[in-house]
Amino acid sequence: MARAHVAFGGNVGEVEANLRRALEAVVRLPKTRIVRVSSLYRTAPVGVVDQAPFVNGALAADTEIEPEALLAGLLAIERSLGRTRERRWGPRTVDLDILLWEQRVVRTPDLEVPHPRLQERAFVLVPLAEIAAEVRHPLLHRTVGALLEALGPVSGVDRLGRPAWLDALEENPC
Ligand code: A4P
Ligand code: MG
Repeated sequence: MARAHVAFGGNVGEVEANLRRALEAVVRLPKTRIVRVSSLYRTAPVGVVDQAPFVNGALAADTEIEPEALLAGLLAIERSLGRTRERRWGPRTVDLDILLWEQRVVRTPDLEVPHPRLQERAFVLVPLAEIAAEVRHPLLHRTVGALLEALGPVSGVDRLGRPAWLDALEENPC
């Protein structure tokens, strides 16, 4: 059993409804259980800035499957929600990124864990710190809370709240 942390976000269509469908699909992945989900945050777009604001969050899952298998499951969920990839960092229905996997380091053509840009991004670190401030980055040797602090003052990340459907996800048994 391993604890994985996953970022989720989107900025196309009924964003919260899409995220809900995505996370309900995560709950149905084999041998995987969501143990914590952050609040939802409205975030200013990073990278390509001429696009709609995102809703972002992060979750912790306990899983018995391997990182490559979880990635395949997450990509299948993105596809099932009609994600199109027109441009890198551009608009997306739902994006699901693996951030951390215990203290493991994975570097393959299809998967990089820890996520290579997590330490640069307030839209990732703010929700992640809400649920995993004490978790350590295996390469940077700092906790998520310390990485967030190192970013300095955060702007463009506003807590939207915590809809009840998020709590229901955490209650789902294996
Ligand atoms: N891949 C490699 N490592 C991973 C990983 N740890 N988790 C590969 C997930 N996927 C990983 O992903 C392309 C490929 O990355 C996958 O097929 C997988 O094999 P993608 O999701 O199609 O590409 P992308 O997300 O467009 O590119 P990239 O570089 O992953 O973008 P980011 O870094 O995820 O950034 N602004 C705000 N406010 N909120 C956002 O959520 N997101 C992005 C996308 C930009 N700006 C944003 C947000
Ligand atoms: Mg992605």
